[in-house]
Amino acid sequence: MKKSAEGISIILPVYNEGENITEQIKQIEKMVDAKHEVLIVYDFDKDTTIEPVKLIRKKFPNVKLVRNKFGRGIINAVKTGFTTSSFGICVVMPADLADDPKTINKMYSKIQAGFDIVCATRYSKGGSKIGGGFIKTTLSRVAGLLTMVLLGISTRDLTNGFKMYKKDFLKKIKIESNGGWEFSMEILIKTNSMGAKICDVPTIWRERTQGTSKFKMMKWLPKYIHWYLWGILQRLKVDRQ
Ligand SMILES: Nc1nc2c(ncn2[C@@H]2O[C@H](COP(=O)(O)OP(=O)(O)OP(=O)(O)O)[C@@H](O)[C@H]2O)c(=O)[nH]1
Ligand SMILES: [Mg+2]
Repeated sequence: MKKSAEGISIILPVYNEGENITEQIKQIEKMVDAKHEVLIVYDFDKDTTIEPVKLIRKKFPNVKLVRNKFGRGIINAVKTGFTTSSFGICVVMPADLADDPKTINKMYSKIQAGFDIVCATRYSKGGSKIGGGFIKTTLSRVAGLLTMVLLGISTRDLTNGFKMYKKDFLKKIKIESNGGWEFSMEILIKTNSMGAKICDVPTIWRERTQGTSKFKMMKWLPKYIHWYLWGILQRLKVDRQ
């Protein structure tokens, strides 16, 4: 089937989000204006997310259950979403009710205005991060503040996984990350150096109240640092040429 650019593939990687997924889908269906599909990407057959999705799919047939085809973990789930998506625009969003689906409308407007990647930012006027832990928030905020200066990328929230992508740009790069959400930073750094037009829209993020976080701070922090330093080095190389 020829991939259509008119519409959005909303990719939700899930790991036991049974307590959140029904409300998450209802919010998306109520708030997202453009034509869209919702891809729920799970890793294993006993995941608690699956049964509630089967039920709500009867009401919303644009919601699809997709098994992670590259193994387990967030990165493989998101890659599965990218390769399964029917539309030319993909947005990746956690399924823990932390993010505001209305932001997707603002992101899509920016894509229609000619941007290639749109970052939902918690750190600009109109945005906010409610909860989430002091150390994690400080690291993420500082990384975002220095992004323009050190990496030359026009976002204030580099580490947020909630981003919208034109798939044409995704096809130009190889995702090499092997941890967790640092993949979205890698995509930004690589596509920025290829001339992608990147911008921010504000969003409000609230710490999950149901289910458990699978964020692995100590395991993934070195991977974030790796891509940050890699981006700075690439930039220095280009400047010297
Ligand atoms: N398919 C898949 N999805 C995952 C995996 N780990 C986490 N997810 C999903 O990715 C999304 C974000 O994960 P969270 O556990 O909320 O972690 P986070 O959003 O990075 O961090 P906090 O919410 O700040 O704690 C959720 O929808 C999870 O269910 C995984 O191993 N495989
Ligand atoms: Mg979360």
